[in-house]
Amino acid sequence: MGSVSFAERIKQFFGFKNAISEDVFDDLADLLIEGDFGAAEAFHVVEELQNICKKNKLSNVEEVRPVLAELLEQKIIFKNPPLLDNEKMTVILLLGVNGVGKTTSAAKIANMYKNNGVKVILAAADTFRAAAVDQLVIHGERLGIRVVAHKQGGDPAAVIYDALEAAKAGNGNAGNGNAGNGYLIVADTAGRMHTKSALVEELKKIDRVLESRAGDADYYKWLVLDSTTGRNALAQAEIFHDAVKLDGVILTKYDSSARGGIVFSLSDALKLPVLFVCDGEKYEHIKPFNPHVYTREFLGLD
Ligand SMILES: Nc1nc2c(ncn2[C@@H]2O[C@H](COP(=O)(O)OP(=O)(O)OP(=O)(O)O)[C@@H](O)[C@H]2O)c(=O)[nH]1
Ligand SMILES: [Mg+2]
Repeated sequence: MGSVSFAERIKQFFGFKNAISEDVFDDLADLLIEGDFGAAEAFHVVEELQNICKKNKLSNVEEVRPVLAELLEQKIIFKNPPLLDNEKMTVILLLGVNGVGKTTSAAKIANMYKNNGVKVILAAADTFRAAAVDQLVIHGERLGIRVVAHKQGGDPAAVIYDALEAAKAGNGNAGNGNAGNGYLIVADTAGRMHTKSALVEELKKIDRVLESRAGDADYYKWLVLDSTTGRNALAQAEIFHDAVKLDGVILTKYDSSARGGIVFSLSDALKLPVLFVCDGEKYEHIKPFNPHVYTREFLGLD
């Protein structure tokens, strides 16, 4: 791709105002693939686009862009993140391979819901590394959110169970003084273990325990994906979805990469919605996913 960013390439492509030709569509398919679309998906989208253009007798490239934006937006599976109140227990389990931003996202999510008046507890269920617990405890101290943690090497499912018990005892942060017996537990998990299969087995075990012991708590499994990893993110999603049946995705490090084609693949191949996009390291660098805005950004439209 060279030194020119994907956003620039897209802008250049549509900026030429060339007449539409076969070549233009071929180039567009190549460009979508550069933007992390799968090859088959890219060709399929371009074929659909070509048909629409023919039907509507569009004649220049610039006219094609909003049509493509609409076509892509329709392909995105959208789901609002849950609106939580303090009436119910909710567990959000964050999963993902090492370094994608699970711990940071756990803090961001906990903070976001806390700011909406929800009572929150963080569960340090990455018991594989000692530093992982410390990292979450520091976030908890900064945010004024209780962190439930065990010793390194402990059972991650037991940490989450303890967090639920603490929540039932009304032992978390005050959540702006809201009443109600509910709590949100945001659980961080390990991204690294001795082997990848050990990691997946561990997650399946946590999942089994939560499914059977979380009682009537709402339980969500969100996969954290680093948007700079390109197509590899889809491979990760396939593995985790297969292991524990995910509910959604958090896309991180979007500030470092605007090649967002992976969102369309998650919708197309796995029917998985992206719930949040993170675009920086600060707590406020998280926003609910908006398919309309996202698609227009992807195509360099404003
Ligand atoms: N630029 C940017 N950096 C991020 C974002 N989210 C996380 N990071 C950074 O990515 C690095 C890894 O984040 P962590 O939250 O520790 O990732 P993790 O998945 O918990 O990592 P492990 O626990 O080692 O598996 C840190 O330096 C974070 O500050 C983001 O949206 N944008
Ligand atoms: Mg971590």
